[in-house]
Amino acid sequence: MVGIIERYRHLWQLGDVQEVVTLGEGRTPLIPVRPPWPQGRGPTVWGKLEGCNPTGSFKDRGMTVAMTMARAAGKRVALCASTGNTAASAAAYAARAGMRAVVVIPGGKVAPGKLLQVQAHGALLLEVEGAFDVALAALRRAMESQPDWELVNSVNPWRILGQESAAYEIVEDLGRAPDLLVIPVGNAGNITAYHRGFRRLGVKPPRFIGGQAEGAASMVEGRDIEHPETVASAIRIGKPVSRQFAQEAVRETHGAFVAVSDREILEAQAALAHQGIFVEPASATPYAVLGKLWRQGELPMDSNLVVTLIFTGHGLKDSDTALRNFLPRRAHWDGVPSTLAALVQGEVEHV
Ligand code: AN7
Repeated sequence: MVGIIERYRHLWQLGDVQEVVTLGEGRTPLIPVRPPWPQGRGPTVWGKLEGCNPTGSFKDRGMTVAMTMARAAGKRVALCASTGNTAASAAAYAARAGMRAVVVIPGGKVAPGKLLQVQAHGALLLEVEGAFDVALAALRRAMESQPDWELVNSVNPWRILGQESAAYEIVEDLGRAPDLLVIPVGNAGNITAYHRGFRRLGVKPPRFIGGQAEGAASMVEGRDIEHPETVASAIRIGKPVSRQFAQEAVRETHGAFVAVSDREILEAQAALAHQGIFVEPASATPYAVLGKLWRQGELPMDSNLVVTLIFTGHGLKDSDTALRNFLPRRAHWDGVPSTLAALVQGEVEHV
């Protein structure tokens, strides 16, 4: 089966829509993660690699449904405001659907890989002054009375519905819901989707821990942030549209919102990269949050507990930040075998 619509539409009400717009999203790996505490104790930690989706982020799960329904309704243009990943996904799925895409981004603040994707798929890129929230508000005003246009931000209910599928997959893989689920929160659509996903299956949902960057900690602080700032540009969002649903998810499951510093986020990105998992800074937030909870003694060190971290986007998306976070390790080799042997021996001893 190709894509989440084919696999899960029996749970949804999509009507008799026949032509599905898909790039084969979903079925992302859930792999063991070396925890940020000394190994051999505490909960088991799993990471869901959402960067393995077709455009490298979880956005594709919602975009396949939003674009399928938009095309079926005769819409011709898909529009979104975005910190980058929604834009990349909208561009790809619109291209697939034979529709036009127009993406509005905060000028100068979107990672290069995401801009490249928008360009590759032929979408129109519009830059506005100000953060994501300004872009979305302006776009929503401009959308009024445009019958051929479809807004594919997470205010589009099909987006959230599609993103529920990640929760279904976790339950399939684990045989139950995890005890704790740690997820980055920007506009708060994805945490809402996971919560609905577990509820739709009728399983006991995990405790939801929403991770945010200190400079954009709207949920942690319980207020809008006028000028959000963080190295994790994907979650540089100050006025989460789904604030109320995210609050419900956390309140109902006795979870929490936790903020981490940019430094902690970059350290988490490095710790993950050094175990082979390359995620963008926003997606390293759950690992940073887990480390912080453990250091503060707020995480039960119970080996029966299962924690799932949601790694929302691929590390290749934000090469600029990664190139600053990871120093190159290079040496000159003169082509002589004995020199190479010495270099390799050095590597074996390198810790
Ligand atoms: C990698 O692309 O908002 O809390 O416009 O790209 O559902 O907003 C991206 C968000 C987490 C936060 N991780 O999810 C956009 C956009 C990554 C992201 C989030 C985003 P939400």
